[in-house]
Amino acid sequence: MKHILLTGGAGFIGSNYLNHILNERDDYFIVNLDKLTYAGNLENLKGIENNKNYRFVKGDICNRELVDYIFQKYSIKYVINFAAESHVDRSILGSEIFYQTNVIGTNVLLETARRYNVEKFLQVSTDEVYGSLGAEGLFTENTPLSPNSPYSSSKAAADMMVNAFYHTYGMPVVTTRCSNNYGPLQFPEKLIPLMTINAMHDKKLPVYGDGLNVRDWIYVIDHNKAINLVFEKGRTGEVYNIGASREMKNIDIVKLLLKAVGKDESLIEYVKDRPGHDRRYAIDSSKIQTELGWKPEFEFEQAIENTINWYKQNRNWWERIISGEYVKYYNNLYMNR
Ligand code: NAD
Ligand code: TDX
Repeated sequence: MKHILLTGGAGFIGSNYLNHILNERDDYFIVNLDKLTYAGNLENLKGIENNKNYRFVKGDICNRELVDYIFQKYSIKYVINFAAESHVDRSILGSEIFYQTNVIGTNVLLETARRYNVEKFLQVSTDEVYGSLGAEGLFTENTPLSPNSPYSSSKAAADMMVNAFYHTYGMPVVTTRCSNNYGPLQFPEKLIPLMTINAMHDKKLPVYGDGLNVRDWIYVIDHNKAINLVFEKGRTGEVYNIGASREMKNIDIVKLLLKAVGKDESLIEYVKDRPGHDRRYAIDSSKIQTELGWKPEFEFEQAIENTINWYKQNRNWWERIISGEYVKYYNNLYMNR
């Protein structure tokens, strides 16, 4: 039995991971440590809450005593660190919590993992640590880190710390860097759910700048399968890029979503650009493909349709979210644009 501490499992990617993996593996015992910030939602985990190989602990990865207690109580030997403040716009509104959770929190996990001699520490990172690309080229694992937002700089700091623990202490770490995810259970602050839900409500779709920024999209299940492969077989000390080679201009995504929801393009509203807005991300994932035999399984057209249908069929899930604190956040961010 592998005793795993998984952090941030009530968020978008972590909950998709848990829902999938606990049905697939009976040799994983997983403790999910999640602070339940605005982005964490236990509703996402209804299907597995009674699984005998699963425990939930509400708490902060920055809490040393709690993290130590979990390692001891559950004989933790593996860590998968999903927990983070994850939204770029929020990091621009206020950066402190990003450095607290993403940097200090990762340090607490690493220090505790070191004391308990973990057998593997997987850091879930992002392609945003590489900065921004021009019209040509792809991020490889050798692209120098050059983060531009408070969010991405906090993730890059964590990546460097993970690397330092490998070099200094020989800790068995591995890092994944993935491109933009989409799929069910994504918090509606992110581009795809935000635009889908606004369109359903006949609300304006706020496209930043000229709408020509490019993101490289991957279905969340493909990301999670890659994470699991790296967790099982990734070489210690290595970084693995994950991406499905599906570059899209923001405006094209927005038009596609409008069509799928049956709404008119007149809902599009170009608004003031995001400060420091990275122009283009694009991932070279040939390392994980050749070394570990991973490849994306989902076609973009089919997976985006699944995603839109999920939002159409799960209004209860997002209506509860957008009726609370989210209204304040939304008005604060978008009123001045
Ligand atoms: P999310 O915001 O949906 O979820 C984050 C989860 O972490 C939430 O459940 C939240 O409650 C929890 N959390 C936050 N602070 C915490 C703390 N201090 N202690 C314990 N739990 C805490 O994020 P996501 O989109 O699921 O992203 C998960 C990870 O994947 C992050 O590390 C992110 O940087 C990375 N990533 C995301 C994407 C993407 O497109 N969403 C792409 C690449 C990498
Ligand atoms: O209202 C919007 N209008 C708009 O034009 C929003 C929310 C976004 N955008 C643009 C900004 C980006 O170019 O859409 C693109 C995607 O934006 P986000 O969904 O905020 O994602 P991004 O900033 O690219 O970061 C995401 O991918 C990498 C995740 O939020 C990160 O957690 C991950 O690391």
